[in-house]
Amino acid sequence: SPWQASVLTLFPEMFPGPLGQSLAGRALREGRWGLDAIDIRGFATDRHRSVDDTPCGGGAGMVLRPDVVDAACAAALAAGPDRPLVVLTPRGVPLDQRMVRGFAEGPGVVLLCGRFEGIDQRVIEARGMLEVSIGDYVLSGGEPAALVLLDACVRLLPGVMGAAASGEEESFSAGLLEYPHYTRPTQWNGLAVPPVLLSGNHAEVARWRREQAEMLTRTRRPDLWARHGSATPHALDGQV
Ligand code: 6GU
Repeated sequence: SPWQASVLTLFPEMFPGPLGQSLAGRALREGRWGLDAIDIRGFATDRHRSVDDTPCGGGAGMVLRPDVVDAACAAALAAGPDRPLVVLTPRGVPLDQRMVRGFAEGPGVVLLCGRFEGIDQRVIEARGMLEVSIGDYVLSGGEPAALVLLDACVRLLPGVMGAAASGEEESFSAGLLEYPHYTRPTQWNGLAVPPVLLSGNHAEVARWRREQAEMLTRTRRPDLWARHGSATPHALDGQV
């Protein structure tokens, strides 16, 4: 039984979307993971097929009904009950590579895509859902965030990435931003490839890349640098 993603959404036609292409799409066709998009509206019970209602206490927008969401969750979990239930919402805990690794190592995920003003809090708590955000900006719905989360997980599954990149030897695995890359031609538009990269000195290349990664992390992501970078000893530290 491959890694299984179930997505609960009012817009099932948004899936697989970009995940049907490239690396993730090939892996999907090869059966290395599975994806089922479940239409939340299919679990409405009244003759108007309503999935939402006005917020208690007043205010703008609509809120997804707990009974409808709960029935959709039950249907998703029937096909793989041991998967975490994740709600995509801008008020969630920030998604990071550690969380992605955890999801990828498990049996799969059930992703609930929020729309409107939100989802009734009772079903979030009753189902023990984990609320996750992909960053500090607001999307009109959770679907693009679900695609982002799935892409990040799928590339870590066994056999999805080539042998070349193990998926985890780059940005964030070491707690640093990635160093800059160059290829031929060695001169382009009057711009040279940094000579150290053409020197053939593998130790010097490794040192240069580490210095570049550290400088980028310090200047662009002082938050990451405080958590990881400064705590990571350099290979040559502690000598002499
Ligand atoms: Cl997960 N959902 C929505 N709607 N907006 C977001 C988000 C999620 N993460 C950041 N912004």
